[in-house]
Order: sequence, then structure tokens, then C-alpha cells
Amino acid sequence: MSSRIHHPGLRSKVMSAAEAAAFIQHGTTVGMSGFTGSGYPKAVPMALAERAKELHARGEEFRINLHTGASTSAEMDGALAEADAVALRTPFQSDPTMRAKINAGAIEYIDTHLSHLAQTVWNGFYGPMTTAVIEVSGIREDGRLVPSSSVGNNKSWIDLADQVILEVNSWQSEDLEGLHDVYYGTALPPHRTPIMLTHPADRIGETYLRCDPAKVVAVVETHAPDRNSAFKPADADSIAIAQHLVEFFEHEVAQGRYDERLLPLQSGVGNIANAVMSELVKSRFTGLSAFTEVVQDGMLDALDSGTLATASATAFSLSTEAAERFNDNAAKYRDKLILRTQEISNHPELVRRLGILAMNGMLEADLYGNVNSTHLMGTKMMNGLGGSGDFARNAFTSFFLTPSTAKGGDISCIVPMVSHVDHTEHDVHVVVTEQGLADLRGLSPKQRARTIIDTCAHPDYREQLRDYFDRAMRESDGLHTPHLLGEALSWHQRFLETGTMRQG
Ligand code: 0RQ
Repeated sequence: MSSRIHHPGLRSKVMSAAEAAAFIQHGTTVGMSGFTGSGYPKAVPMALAERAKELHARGEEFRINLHTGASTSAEMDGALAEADAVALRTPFQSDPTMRAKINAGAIEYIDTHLSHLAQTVWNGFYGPMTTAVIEVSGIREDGRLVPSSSVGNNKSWIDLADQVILEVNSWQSEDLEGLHDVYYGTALPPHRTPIMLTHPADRIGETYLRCDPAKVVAVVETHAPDRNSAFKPADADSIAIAQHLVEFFEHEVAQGRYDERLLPLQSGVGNIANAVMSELVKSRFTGLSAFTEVVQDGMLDALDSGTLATASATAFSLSTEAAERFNDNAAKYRDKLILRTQEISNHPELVRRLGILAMNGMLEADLYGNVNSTHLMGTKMMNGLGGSGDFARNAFTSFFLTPSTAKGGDISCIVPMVSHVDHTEHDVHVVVTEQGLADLRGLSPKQRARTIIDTCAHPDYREQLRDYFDRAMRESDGLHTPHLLGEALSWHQRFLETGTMRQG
């Protein structure tokens, strides 16, 4: 038996994943661990999916409501969606099977700010949470839990659930112990007090998760890697976007708005976020800090090179190579890397106080700076809003990044009107594509429109956008935010009908 389980009572509850999954009943709400493919339970969700399939084959219903921290993996979201075992999912997913079922209307999905979910569940909007299924990297003698490669909402799910199932994953480095900071000071209004964190490196909580051993009904041992994807070298568009950003940082330092160490960085996930970190590593900047959600490969490189002095997040999202590198050297990162609960990593109070530079990907922006991060052609869910809103609204500077076109040039990511709004024009300070960077601060709507077209739109779509805007200036009912309402979404409709947004 694993040397990671030091509590005798909990050691006696070790069982198979199938036996543990039998504790979960149809129609109940389950909070599972997992954030951007790290720290999710590796065995119980698959056993649950098998059980659902067997029950369905016998004509019995079996579906759960599933909350996590953020996205998980094919073994969890994929397996449960494939088995039709999910009635409702929140707050974030990025799995192709789960996405397809959501878009086919078979799974209800609630896309919500990541920092909001725990308090919404605490407030009872989703009904009682029956079970928490949480991956940990060890159990101490006193029953406290050593968190795994993500913290996410685990503290809240353990506190809220009637019963807890633990997965102890020996693949996770034992040296994760000491890296986490679990804050137990959050309360519901009117009992809230200031969160005493004034620097990204501050520790304000506890190293371990508290858990009443009496609530634990099962302990399952695993030895399985996180969803580490292969490392992809940055493409030309990502590098160009990253270079525009670094040039802008230099400009802001020269203006005296950022100091030599900039301001704490938040960067989303994906190729562009990695490229931003790589360009920063190449730049003269050093000793920076990150107050963010996810530590990707680029951030690990930046910590190694000294470009970043410290990083605070709630989870890792590493390539296989970087995960191995981290696991071999985890102890080395303990004094510069902190994993917190997502209530704290994404907390609006802290994002505003620290003055974050928030950089997030998007699908499309419109002429006035409204941003769509989630909906493909207005009706289909891609992933979700994630933490982008937590950071963007409260950031010192919010950046939204995308290549100027998608689908081989048939989609312009700069459109007259976005087909869905996640971030309003009020929350979007800077829009960046490979074409250039539009600084929208201090600009009126019409000034923003001209700047975005001239700076960010792809040359293939610039004239088409100018034509729309010029006619809107002549024909719009109001001239504060000029629009041709009958035409504003016609670019999306044209794409759906003809396969391109280009005018014939
Ligand atoms: O689809 O793969 O089928 O071709 O959208 O686009 O260019 O691969 O971009 O992986 O950086 O993701 C906004 C989705 C960008 C991401 C989004 C199509 C495109 C492709 C993906 P294909 P790319 P990325 C921290 C912050 C919200 C959450 C967030 C995201 C696919 O950044 O999920 O910010 N953000 N979290 O072809 C239709 C457009 C399109 C389009 C691209 N305008 N219309 N399709 N695509 N632009 C992390 C967390 O919170 C956990």
C-alpha cells in the first residue's frame, strides 16, 4: 500500500475505483478536483462512466451534476460525457466530447467566472453537494491532505460535501508538499474581512487542505500523469503578438505607468501565452512577478531564467516534458511558486489591489472593443469564460489577444459586432493581433473603431470594415456607437451560409 497515506483510519478505507464510484448516486451533485488538465481524479470518473453505461444498458437513469475547478481531461470530462453521465456541468470545460454534447443540447452547461463558482455553490444556488472527489498527493498522519498539481475549488468541495472520496496519486511529486497556500479566511457577507495579500509571493493560508476523516468514505490509489499535452513551438502569429506586447511594456515603462519590474502578470493558456513568456525571457526585463491562474511551460522557463522571480497560480498546465522537469525539481520551486485556491488566485479584490496586467485569448472583438471569448458564431460553446473576466474587469491593463483571422482566413476575428459578449468595451483596454496593438484607453467608441480597423484587422478585411463603419456613420440612428443593426451580424450569417466572411 502507498507510503503516501499516513492516517491509519484513512488507510483502512482504501478500495478500488469501482467500489468508490458506487457511493455516487443518480441525480446528485458532485464536486471534483481538476484545473486546466491537472490534479483531476484519474480513476473514479472512469469507473463512474462505466457504471453509468451499465445502468443505462439496464434501462436505468444515471446522470450527475458536475462542478470542478476548470477543465479536466479525456479520462474525466470525455469519459463522463461519452457515457451520458452528466446532466449539468460548470464552470469550465475544453473537452471535445463534452463540448459536442453541450452544443447538441444534451448537457446543460453554466459558464461562470471561476472565482464566483464556490460562493455560488456555498449560497445554495446549485442545491446540496453530495460528494467531493478530490485528487491529493498525500495524506498526513493527522488526516490533513497534501494538495496535488491544482488547488482549484477543492477546499470548498471538501467543506461542502456530505461525503468525500480521495484519490492519492503517487505520480505527483512528493515535493509538492509546502508549495500550496490554502486560505480559510473567506466568508459569506456580511462577515467578510480584507484579504491581507499585498504581493504575489505573500503566503496568507495553510499548506494543507483540512478534511474531517469521518466524511471520507473511500480512498483510491492511483499512479497516473496529468493531461500533459505535447509542447508545440510558437507559431509566427503568436510570436508577432508577443513582440507587440513586449514593445508596449517598454513604452509603458518609458511613460512611467509601469516600473522596471512591470506589474504582476496574468496570462491565459495556449500558444500565445507561452510565446509572451518566451519573448519576455528574451527581453531585458527581469525579476518580474506573476499573479495568475495557470503555470504553463513558458512560465516555468521564465522562473528558471530569473525573468520571473515569483509566480502565484491555482494550477499547472504543462507539456509532458515540462511536467517531468518540474517533478524532478519540484523542491527547487517551493520558494518562488505558490498554488492557491481559485477564489484567491482570481480574486477581484486582489487583482485590483496588485494592479495586474491581464492577458487573455479571445475568439473575436468588434469595432468598439467588445470581446467574445466563448461562443463560436454566437451559439456554440468553445470552452468557457474561465478566469478571463475575473482578471480583465479588475486589471490595471487588460489585453485581449488573437490572430486577426481564423479558419484559413475565412473568419475575421475583428467584426462589426461580436456574436456574443463576454467582456464589454468597458473592460477591454488593449486589443492585439499579429497585425498590431490597439491601445483603446482614453478613446471614444468612434475613435476606438478607427484604431482597431487600422491596427488590428487583417488587410483582407480592412476595407470591408471601413465600408461598414463609414456607412454606419451616415445611416446609423445614433452616432455615439454607430451601427447598421440589420447588417451588424451579417458577417457571421454569411460564414454560416457560404463558409467565409468575405464579401463576394
Ligand atoms: O478552432 O481548432 O477547430 O480550428 O477557435 O482557436 O486560434 O487555436 O486559439 O487555443 O488560443 O484559444 C478564445 C478559445 C482561444 C481561448 C480561445 C477557432 C479556431 C480554433 C481555437 P479549430 P485558436 P486558442 C485563463 C483564461 C477563454 C478562457 C480564458 C479561451 C479554435 O483563449 O478559451 O480566457 N479563452 N481563460 O479556428 C470562430 C472566431 C474564431 C474561431 C478562432 N472568431 N470564430 N472560430 N476560432 N477564432 C485560462 C482559464 O481560465 C482556465
